[in-house]
Amino acid sequence: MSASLEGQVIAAYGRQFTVELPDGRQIACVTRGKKSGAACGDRARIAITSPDQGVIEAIQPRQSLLYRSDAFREKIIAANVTQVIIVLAAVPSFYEDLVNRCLVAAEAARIKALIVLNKADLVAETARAMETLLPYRDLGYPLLTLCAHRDIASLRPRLAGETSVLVGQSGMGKSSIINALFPAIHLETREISKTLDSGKHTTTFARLYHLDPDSHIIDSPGLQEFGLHHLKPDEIDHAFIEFRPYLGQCKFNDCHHRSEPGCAVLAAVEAGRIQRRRLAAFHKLVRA
Ligand SMILES: Nc1nc2c(ncn2[C@@H]2O[C@H](COP(=O)(O)OP(=O)(O)OP(=O)(O)O)[C@@H](O)[C@H]2O)c(=O)[nH]1
Ligand SMILES: [Mg+2]
Ligand SMILES: [Zn+2]
Repeated sequence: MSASLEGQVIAAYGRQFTVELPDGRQIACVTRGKKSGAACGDRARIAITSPDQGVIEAIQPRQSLLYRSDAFREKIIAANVTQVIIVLAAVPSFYEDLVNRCLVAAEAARIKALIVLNKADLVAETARAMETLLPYRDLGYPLLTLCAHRDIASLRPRLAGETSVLVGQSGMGKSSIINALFPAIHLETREISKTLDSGKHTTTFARLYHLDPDSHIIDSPGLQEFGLHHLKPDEIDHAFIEFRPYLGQCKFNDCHHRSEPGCAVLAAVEAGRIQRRRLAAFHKLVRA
């Protein structure tokens, strides 16, 4: 008989996990059976099989679950987070489409979102990127510029009391933010590729770090795409927060907000209350 203990999954490498016990011990765990199931941030019940190894027996009910999906499978990013931090930078350039997808995934999972524009030391490029992002601040999403290399003080108050997950394309500086927050940790970060205008997928697994007993932050691998196959069209339109006041007010119940007569969303676009770019992003998402 092995002892059954409860801990927190602080790292997820495919089907291998590190579970941290309340006394600080870190146990290398696998899951039972075929299901890989667990995610960084999960609370898990484990059976110890040797002093530093164990098996995950059960995952406790989750407060939240952030995930993406393609046509074939779901890819869990993190569990029990209270905040998604979308990390962007002007260099390499970011896809606005991915910003919208991250926001939709966060809204659908009922997790608050924060947009961080890192590499503010690249002044001219950052100013241009900021123009793209200001409309998101107008929607109500907090938007912060940051320079992980110099000073991350402005981020700290946003992390207090939260379990945050850093998400974004490769090369934006997610791991650099962790390094700045934890001077003792030296995570690998890597030069971006100027020719390809992209990062090099340096971080390969999600890992949780403790800022204090109530505040935690998860670094995650860079995303190339953020599939939302798990969401139905009516979940997607509710995830566009500025659409909400108009949903249910279209003439047709199954309105796609394209060209239907009596569409309340299109009327709001005409009246300047919904940005055309966001309507286009919505149409792109429901079609994909
Ligand atoms: N100029 C500038 N470069 C930065 C800043 N923060 C990070 N970088 C650089 O951006 C590159 C990528 O940083 P990473 O922290 O590895 O990026 P990441 O988002 O973790 O990338 P993946 O792990 O591949 O997803 C590195 O060369 C960093 O030194 C910053 O504030 N200013
Ligand atoms: Mg990284
Ligand atoms: Zn409509």
